[in-house]
Amino acid sequence: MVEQLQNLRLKSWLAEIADLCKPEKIYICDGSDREYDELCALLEASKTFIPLNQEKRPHSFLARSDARDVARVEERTFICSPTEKEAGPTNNWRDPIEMRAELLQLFDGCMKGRTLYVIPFSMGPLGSELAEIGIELTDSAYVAVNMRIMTRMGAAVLEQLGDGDFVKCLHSVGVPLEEGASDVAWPCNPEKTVIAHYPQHSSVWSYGSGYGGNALLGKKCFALRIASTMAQKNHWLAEHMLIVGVTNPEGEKKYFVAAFPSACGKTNMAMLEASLPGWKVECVGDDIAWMKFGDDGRLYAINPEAGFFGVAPGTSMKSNPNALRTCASNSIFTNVALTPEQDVWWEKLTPEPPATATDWLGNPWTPESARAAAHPNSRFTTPLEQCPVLDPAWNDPAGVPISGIIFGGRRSHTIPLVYQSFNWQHGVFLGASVSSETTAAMKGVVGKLRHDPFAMLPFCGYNMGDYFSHWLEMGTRSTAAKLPKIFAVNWFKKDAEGRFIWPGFGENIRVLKWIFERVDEDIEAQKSPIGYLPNLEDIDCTGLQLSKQALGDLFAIEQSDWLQEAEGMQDYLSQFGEQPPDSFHEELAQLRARLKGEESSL
Ligand code: OXD
Ligand code: MN
Repeated sequence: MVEQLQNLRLKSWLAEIADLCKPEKIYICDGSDREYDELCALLEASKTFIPLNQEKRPHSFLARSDARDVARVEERTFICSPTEKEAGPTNNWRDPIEMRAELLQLFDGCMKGRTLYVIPFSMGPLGSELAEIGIELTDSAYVAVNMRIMTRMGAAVLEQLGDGDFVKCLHSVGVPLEEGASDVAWPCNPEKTVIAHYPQHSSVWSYGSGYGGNALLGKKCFALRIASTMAQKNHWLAEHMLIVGVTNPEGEKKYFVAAFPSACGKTNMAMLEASLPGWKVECVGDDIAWMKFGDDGRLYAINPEAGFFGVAPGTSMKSNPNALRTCASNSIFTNVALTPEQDVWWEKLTPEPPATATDWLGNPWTPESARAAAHPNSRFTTPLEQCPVLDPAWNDPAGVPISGIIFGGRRSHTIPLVYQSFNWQHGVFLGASVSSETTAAMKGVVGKLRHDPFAMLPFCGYNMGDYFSHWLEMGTRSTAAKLPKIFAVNWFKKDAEGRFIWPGFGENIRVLKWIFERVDEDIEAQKSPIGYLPNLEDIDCTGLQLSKQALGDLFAIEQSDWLQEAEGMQDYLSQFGEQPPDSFHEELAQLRARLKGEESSL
């Protein structure tokens, strides 16, 4: 099999890695249905997969991870650029030579007794000018089947690659199997987990975790951390953004991208079922957008992925009916609960919980149990093509033209439901100002406010200060009329009793409608110290139970809160030394002046 490989770089890299990791076998994935089924059967035999009820959830499986391996591990994720400055203050930097020495020790013999799977994958439509090819070498069949769903994977990718270059992604669960030793359902090595990125060599070395973004290396490691460095060099953008097409009742369509930190409802917004008659939202992607200017001066986006790796808890017929329709079959569920009928369940999936279930750890569970049945970061892996609201252009190699960019965070206070930036520079400042209450998508405390610029804090492969400059520079590559307009949203504002004021989910179309109409300046807006705010009558509240008072609260701008916000931003920016662009200091000064009524330069 290996002898048949045409690409000499791949051949020699594979030989080098096989020599280091010492797998028992090497298997090159062809991406076929037959292969997928065989790997699933293997995972069933090794007890990693529990087959679900064929009638209720055809061709689907449940996996339960090791309880210590349940989320991305940011404190063990490293950027190994030549200097610390290139990684910047928001990344964990490690000296590349030192790290390499450690990795060589860790990976030495790490695949003993296991199969090394060679996974050729394309991020983006095969052959698209915007797409890039990667090869993941992994000793996990679970990773191979998930990558089959999440990427365009298999023989066609090798063919497309020819003798070209590719991003090298090496992954091991870090548990060699000595002769005669028996395996566990979810091998992992949490004490020694390391996820190391080499932006200069376009390579990733991931050891010890089998979960999500730690192991499916096409996603966060390649499509964001490595790709962001490629994008900086080559004048494009690799972003943590969903992509949607929005059509108004007159049949006019515009595409938007939106960045939110992990587990803030990106998947819900990507598949939104519009509550306003005649409005339609179609999904191109729910997590990552790669964007480049076209010859016509407009920004075009592709979704580099081919599947959804969505957070399960909270996904329901109310919050995201289309996600449930998407994962009705051919899906992999990880760390959700199992019902007595061998179907899946998670918190809020149904109005009433099942009377009994088996929790994500495999223990008996009832609604009286004082713990969640599904892990808060449990996930479904499901093919994009099964999404009933998939946009017809989802696989278009040219991408879709973007009219607006939306930034959001999870903020109980201060940030209004929606506002618009004055211009590109101000919009980039808004993106850089995103902060959000933390969620279970990453290990650590939930609900703590942290700065998460562009929702890229854990995903930017280089100095965040340079990343800000890159965004500003991108704005000089087209004309103001053709650049997407930039907006900020907050679905999560709470009232004095701690209840969400805005109903969210399908009702968010009311906000998208305002954004849609502002893009061409079809409607007026009010200049405020923080940006353009809607005239309240332009937020379509037809049929919505929302008092005038509540609507007003959603847009209330408290001067003291905003001055504090500006203070926080200044402190945050100070860590970048001379790196944050001068224009950010101007933006800060102007924001303060406008808040204090000292400036009339709006
Ligand atoms: C994700 C994340 O899995 O952002 O998409 O954590
Ligand atoms: Mn994400």
